[in-house]
Amino acid sequence: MSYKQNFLQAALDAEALKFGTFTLKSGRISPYFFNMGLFSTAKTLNVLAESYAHAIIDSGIEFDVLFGPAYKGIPLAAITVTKLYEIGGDKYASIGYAFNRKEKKDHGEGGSIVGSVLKGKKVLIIDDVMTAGTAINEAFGIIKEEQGNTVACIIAVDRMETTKDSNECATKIVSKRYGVPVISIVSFNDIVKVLQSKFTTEQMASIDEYRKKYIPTI
Ligand code: OMP
Repeated sequence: MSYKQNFLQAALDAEALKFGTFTLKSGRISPYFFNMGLFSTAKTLNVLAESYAHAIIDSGIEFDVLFGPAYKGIPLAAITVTKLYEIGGDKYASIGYAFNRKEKKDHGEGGSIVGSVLKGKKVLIIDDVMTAGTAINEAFGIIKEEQGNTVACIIAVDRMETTKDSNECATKIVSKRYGVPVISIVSFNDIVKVLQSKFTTEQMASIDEYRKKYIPTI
């Protein structure tokens, strides 16, 4: 089984990927929702880490630090960096990981970044889902402030949706805005391709309707 199929099977088993009627942050009514928080057991987190690691290795992106924006990105960066070393070997032995604090600390080690220093480093951002691409902007801002150099962004699910101001999908817009690739474990197209045989006629109809409304054809 490919890492994409493995990931989708684990997401279904954990009920992290659900089909029904869901209201998104954008207000759109979606026939599916991906809730990363439900990858919450040792076994499912292991599949998650493997899936991120394979997607990163496949992309061939060269980087020094994996950065997970607080809060959801923190465990993602930690589990993925260890898995990269386990799967990819010595090439990944010195890869660092880092995350930001939500509140600045003025005592102890101080600063708002925990883990590897970002200054002058090639940074890969790791996050969960991209819909309109707004949540990720903060991470790019933090890395810039720390004088790091963001080289790419990896997410688990690319919903491939247009934003309210553009007919292009959000991941493309983010990629153009920052001049870096946005890669994913799976996209909306992968979800449909791998799982369509399991959909009911009604589910397939609402997914097709959603696609027509919000997923660009190119
Ligand atoms: P954007 O900031 O619009 O890219 O939305 C990304 C965020 O939306 C995620 O970090 C989640 O908080 C939330 N979300 C999901 O977690 N899963 C989904 O399937 C869809 C959304 C969403 O609300 O669009």
